[in-house]
Amino acid sequence: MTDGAKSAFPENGRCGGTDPKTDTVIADYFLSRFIIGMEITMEYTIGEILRRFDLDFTSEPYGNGHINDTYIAGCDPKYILQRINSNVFKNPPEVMENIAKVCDHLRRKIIAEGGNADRETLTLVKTVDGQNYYKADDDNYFRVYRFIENARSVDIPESPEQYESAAKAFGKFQRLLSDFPANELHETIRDFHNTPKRFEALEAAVREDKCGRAAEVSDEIEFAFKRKNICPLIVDGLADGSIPLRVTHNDTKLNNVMIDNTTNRGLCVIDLDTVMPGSLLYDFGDALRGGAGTAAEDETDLSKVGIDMKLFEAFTRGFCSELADSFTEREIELLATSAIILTYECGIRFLADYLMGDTYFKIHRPKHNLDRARSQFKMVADMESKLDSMNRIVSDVLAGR
Ligand code: ADP
Ligand code: GN1
Ligand code: MG
Repeated sequence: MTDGAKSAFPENGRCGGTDPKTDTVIADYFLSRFIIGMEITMEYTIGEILRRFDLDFTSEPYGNGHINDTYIAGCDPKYILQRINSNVFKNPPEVMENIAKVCDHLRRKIIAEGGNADRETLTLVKTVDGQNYYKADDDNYFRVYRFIENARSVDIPESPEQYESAAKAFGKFQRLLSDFPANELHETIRDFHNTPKRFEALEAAVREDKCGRAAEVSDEIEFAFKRKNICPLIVDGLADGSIPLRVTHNDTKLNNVMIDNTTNRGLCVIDLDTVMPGSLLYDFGDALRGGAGTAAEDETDLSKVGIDMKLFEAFTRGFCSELADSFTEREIELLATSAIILTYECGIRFLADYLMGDTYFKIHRPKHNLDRARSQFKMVADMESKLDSMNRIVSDVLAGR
């Protein structure tokens, strides 16, 4: 389970205090963040931000995301406060416009299908001024969601059945958005899954070698450069129309779907910052990258890293159960290969970030991005050796076997 509380103030932010006022005061601390090893403390406290949303609660850091700063706040009900990472998302108001529209659409569709929209999609909390986000004086952007109770996020599947159900949730997410007008969505990160552009960024990082790290990672660079040919497979299909443009999530990491504690099933897809027009293969491939692995994304013992074929089959079954009717021939051809492409793409992103001085992904130890890149590349190599079996599983699942 995601290790929610990582507060530097472990005695703070606990619920159940008799005096809510005292709780608030104790747990109200300054926000700080690290930029290239330097701690920057902001000039306001979390409590002050929460009050902009008419909330007066305790809070503490929460979750395992690599991008935004997430805090849990309150007791009953609870809330999620997030500082949007504006180094990654250059236009937070556009991100929030996308999210509000997507959540509205999902809410309507979930209700129409007889579901519980309060649990099956995110609910934004408005500021006292009726906005979906609060912009602080220092240009930091904050948003609040209602906390989804009696559910958890997991980094690694606890069983193939649970993973199949998470896959179904991601598939359903895309199905429910299949009639969303894609042209209304902003591109929140340009060329996010454009693998050839990601390759160019790696080439530039190697050329620049601004931290003097390239020599140390020559094996990883060689591994990446040798596979340049797989980069254009999906973008070429999008360009020639054999792969349709759909509204996709684009960050289908397992911990971006909440698992219901009672049913152990995929309940709600979260982390909607990257919902944009894209390929179904992005969501399929990216989900398998980490979720179907035999080890964590940052495992340093590479002998443990590889693809678990039972998990691959479980994910394929769950995802296809929602979407198979709409697959094109080229999408089917590339389903298994997309797991290799998206894992490779993430590996080159981690490697480029390591070379550039770790400015994009949050790291928790030196060389964390390099460890992540190495494990992604080991996963790629393992999937390459099992591609025939992966393709066979795709055919069998689609044939209903
Ligand atoms: P990041 O973009 O940094 O990955 P996420 O939006 O995925 O941030 O949030 C980080 C974690 O916070 C999630 O993995 C999940 O555990 C938790 N979380 C986010 N939103 C909610 C919510 N509405 N209810 C409960 N938990 C949430
Ligand atoms: C980031 O936000 P999070 O932690 O769910 C990243 C993904 C990567 C993933 C690797 C916006 O996902 O693209 O695949 O880390 N999100 C963004 O763990 O870059
Ligand atoms: Mg996330």
